[in-house]
Amino acid sequence: MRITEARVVVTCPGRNFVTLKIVTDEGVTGVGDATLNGRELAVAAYLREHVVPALIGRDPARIEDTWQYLYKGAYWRRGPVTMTAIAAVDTALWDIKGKVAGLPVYQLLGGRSRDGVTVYGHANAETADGVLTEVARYLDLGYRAVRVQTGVPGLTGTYGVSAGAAPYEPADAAVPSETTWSTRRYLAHVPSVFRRVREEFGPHVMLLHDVHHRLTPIEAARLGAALEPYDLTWMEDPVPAELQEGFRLIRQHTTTPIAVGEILTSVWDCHGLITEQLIDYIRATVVHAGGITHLRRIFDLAALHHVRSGSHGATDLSPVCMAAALHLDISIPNFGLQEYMSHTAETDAVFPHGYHFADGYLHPAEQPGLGVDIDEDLAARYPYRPASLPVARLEDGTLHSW
Ligand code: CS2
Ligand code: MG
Repeated sequence: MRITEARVVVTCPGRNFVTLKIVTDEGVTGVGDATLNGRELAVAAYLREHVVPALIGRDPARIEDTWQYLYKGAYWRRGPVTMTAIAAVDTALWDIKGKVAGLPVYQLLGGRSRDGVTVYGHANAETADGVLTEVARYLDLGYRAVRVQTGVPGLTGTYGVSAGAAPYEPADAAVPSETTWSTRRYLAHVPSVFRRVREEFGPHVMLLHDVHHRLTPIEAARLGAALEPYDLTWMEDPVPAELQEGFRLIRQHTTTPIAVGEILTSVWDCHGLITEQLIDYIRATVVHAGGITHLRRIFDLAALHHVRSGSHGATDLSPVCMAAALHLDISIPNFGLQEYMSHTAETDAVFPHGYHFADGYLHPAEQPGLGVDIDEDLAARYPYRPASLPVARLEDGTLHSW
């Protein structure tokens, strides 16, 4: 079997997605997500200009060799654009391998290690009262784990909290919008929100919180300690993750578990965090960390060091990424949690998929391959719309660290 064509499809059914579709001479096709929020066209060009020409004529069965060829052959290693492009190829090749074998991809990864993939939903609201209503709504839907985010009194607009009833979408303007941030106001507010959520819903629901990289290590240590009475499942991205050593300080001061990794793109970005056991959950994803092949390598390293997976799954990761993530999640021994936010109806129609939610779990599709595809005719009806993630400034106008 040979690769005869690879198409890069850019579409915006409510938000932008980039998808690679690999076609073979025997008619078997595979899809891979290549979406890098706010930098979509950089990956599309990387694929079209530099990767697709090198794929034509290759044997699609050689997944590991193709991964090494694209990673080592580029000379310029790692980074989100490169690793997202490699991920798209890798994911599509696993899809093809599953179809050729007549098996869902998780069977090729060793089969099921669990019955379902526990997911967490997002309870977002401007106020604490509003967030209690949202947590109740997720529990009614069957969720066992809920991420809790609120606005911060005194600040207008908080990252990760939707405005009104609008769907969650942080990439809100062609040129980055600007928000204001105050660590003092934030730290004074968050523990009181979790106190109310625990009082209302009791000890059993798993609660999570995303700090979105906004604190220094000593501030994060203080927040972690302040949240200990409310027994969080994790505190996510407490500090920017470039400096892995920064996590040592947080660890010395709090037993609140730590999750990191949605912007990390390779094992080299997190090996210190994992091998020193500075984190509890690694949140790297199929789409941004080199595909199924490389993410499995990260998860295997994590398994040796008592670190569990907790993959990113916000709306900017397409159903193709979610499908691939579920095959890994269901098969690895050290799965922790999977983030899940449902996509718009338009997105679900562009990416027909076989995974489904039931009783707090996602279940991968049982059909051969990943169990997801792209409807290219429908995709063509939604042209690309530039959209960027916002930046945050302190109250005096300083651009904030994250
Ligand atoms: C967030 C995301 O889901 C999360 O954990 O951090 O909203 C993230 O900021 C976006 O996916 C960025 O593209
Ligand atoms: Mg996050």
